[in-house]
Amino acid sequence: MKTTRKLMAGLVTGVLLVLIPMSIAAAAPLQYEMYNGGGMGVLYHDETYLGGSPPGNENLDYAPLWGGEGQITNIAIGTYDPSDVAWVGWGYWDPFVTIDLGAIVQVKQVSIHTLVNSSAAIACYAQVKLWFSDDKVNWNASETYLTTPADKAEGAHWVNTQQFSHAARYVRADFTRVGTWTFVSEIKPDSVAIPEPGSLLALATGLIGAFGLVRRRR
Ligand SMILES: [Ca+2]
Ligand SMILES: [Ca+2]
Repeated sequence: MKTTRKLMAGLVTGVLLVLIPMSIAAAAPLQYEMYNGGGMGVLYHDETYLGGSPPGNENLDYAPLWGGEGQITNIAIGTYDPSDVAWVGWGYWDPFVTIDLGAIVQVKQVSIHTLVNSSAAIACYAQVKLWFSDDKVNWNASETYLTTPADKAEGAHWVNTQQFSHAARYVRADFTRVGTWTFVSEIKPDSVAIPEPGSLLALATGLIGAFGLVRRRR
């Protein structure tokens, strides 16, 4: 019994040692690219967007914003108030956002923080089509999420796509709008790191070592 417990403890420790760095490796997005929000002058831009070469203009309607980060991945989310600076809003425009996750990871779902404010003509998009790529050139897979009545309900809330599993470094979200305005304050791809052959080898070696130690002590 004692030996079995030791072996189990060794197994659990080994698995944890691999899983902890894996969850850290599934890190926050490195950068994203999109056309800036716009349609009503100074409101609804991605005012904090930084990066890119040449730098995009974060204060210009529909300006290309490439190679940096801003409000779409800064964790802050918008309130029901459309003038909340956290929102990026596109008027008469079907936005897309391509997120670089920094490494090829297993993408499981995408969550999009969205505003529905009917008195301000802001509606939930009809659908979001997700594309997956390792190199931003070849898009290997796609998933289409049709928004539900709950997604279209009045308020500021998360729209969570269906679950799937695609290995990708880049995730592109193409929105098909309904009505005049589409408002998004955050896009969060949920992913897990793909274990490298080296870490699997380390796990196997560790487990064999632990097993050998237990056997010797018997
Ligand atoms: Ca945000
Ligand atoms: Ca904004």
